[in-house]
Amino acid sequence: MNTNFLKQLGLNKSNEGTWTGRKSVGKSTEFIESYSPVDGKLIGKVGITSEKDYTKVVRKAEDAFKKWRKVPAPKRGEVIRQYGDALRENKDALGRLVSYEMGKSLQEGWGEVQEMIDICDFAVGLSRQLYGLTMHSERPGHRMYEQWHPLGIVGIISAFNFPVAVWSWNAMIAMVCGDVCIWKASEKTPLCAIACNNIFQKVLKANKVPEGVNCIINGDYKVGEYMTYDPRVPLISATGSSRMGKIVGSVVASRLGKSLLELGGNNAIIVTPNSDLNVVLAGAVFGAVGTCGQRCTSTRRLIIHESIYSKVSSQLKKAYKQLKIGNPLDPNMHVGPLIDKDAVEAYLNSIKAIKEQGGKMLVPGGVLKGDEYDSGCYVKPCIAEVENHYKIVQHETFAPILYLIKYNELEEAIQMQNNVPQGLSSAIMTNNLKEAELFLSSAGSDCGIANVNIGTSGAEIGGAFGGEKETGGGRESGSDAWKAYMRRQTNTINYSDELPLAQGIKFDL
Ligand code: UN1
Repeated sequence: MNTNFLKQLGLNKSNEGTWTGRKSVGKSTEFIESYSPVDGKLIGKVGITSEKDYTKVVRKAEDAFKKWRKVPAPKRGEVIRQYGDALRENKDALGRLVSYEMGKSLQEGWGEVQEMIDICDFAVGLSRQLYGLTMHSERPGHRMYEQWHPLGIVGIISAFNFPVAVWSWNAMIAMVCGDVCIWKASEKTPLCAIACNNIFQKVLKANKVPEGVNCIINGDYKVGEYMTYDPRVPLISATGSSRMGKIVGSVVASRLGKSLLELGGNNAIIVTPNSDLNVVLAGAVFGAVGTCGQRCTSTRRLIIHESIYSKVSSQLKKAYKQLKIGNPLDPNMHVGPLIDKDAVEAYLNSIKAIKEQGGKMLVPGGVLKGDEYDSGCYVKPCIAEVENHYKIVQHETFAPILYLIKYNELEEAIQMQNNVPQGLSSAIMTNNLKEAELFLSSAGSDCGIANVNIGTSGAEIGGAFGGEKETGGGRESGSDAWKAYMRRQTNTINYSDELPLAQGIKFDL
């Protein structure tokens, strides 16, 4: 395995874990060891952040904020533009690291870096468009408007499955808004965070941006708790499971902080008799097995009209036979490993539960054995015939398990699609306008993302990304998601010689 990309990204075998920007603070006494799910080898170690070092980080970030908020937004955008360019230069190496540390295919690793580049471009444009509204005052000689100011420190907690892109959705937008960021990456992919910071710090240094604008802390949920309980961190943006989000959301709410949650999905595609089977197959298979079923947008359920059910299921079985599972850095492979052995166990437990709850395996699962699967994390994508109400179907298993469910009437299919605790992504496959519009109507999908003739995964950065119910309600990335990273201020200015009160109140002295 050629790992030259590690050197290019400035990674060593042993990396201190806590960065107040360019410098590492303190000396770690405990380390996270990052093993690749690709070949089971130790890639490197990263120091765990102590509470004392966290305090140093926050102080640096607070100092940096005082300076950064005064830099004009378009100038902040210029720094982000340069980061986009630096990512273009490092796309190959960083994509390889994502693939090696996380296990997704190289195509998807590069895709993730492209997603970072795209959000940089978006943020540059945004830096000249942080608009507020102007309103008419009811009082003569008065003017009213609103403006948006940065919040301060944004705490970013990111998940292993998108170890670089989801951070950048948050950090690039937050930074053009004038915020500073402290990033706690997943303890399963800590080197990706350090690589992103290494590239970023060169750009920040060249632009004389203060230390502390982008800080890294490392560790498990305990390190995350330093931020969630900390009133000096006004916004916590957390990506991960609904279980984690409920804890983070309530801790942050208890101190009346803001949280932006992007949590679990249980995404379905409705396949109607008016669909194009080629589009269905491509969308469903990529949606279900891409990133080895570990996207929050992965397709978990296919709700298929009974008249085409056997045709669709037999075509799917054929398509699954073509899948090549193996080293994700090998361009011939479609599917890489799961992130770790715990994920393999969760996958196996779910298959057991499917059978116990009455489901039938149409394409059986299993763990792959042999030299090239030495890490023990390679599993077979599988398909099960189930009913929507099964407990296991209601639950998000982060693995390539696709559920097939039959429907009769479209209203019933939409009801099933909505009848899960999560509400992230959804899709309908149809060339019938009425079916598509019903699905998109207020009586249709209840998800944050609803697509027509596209799978559930692979959203572009330009739209707001997130979902409802147990997905947490947050919106990141494009559209006006930037507003979550700023505080709104309403300003009323009196340029008359009087002081008339609103609502016609008289108060004469
Ligand atoms: C995630 O899985 O947390 O829409 C993010 C997608 C990607 C992002 C997924 N652009 O599938």
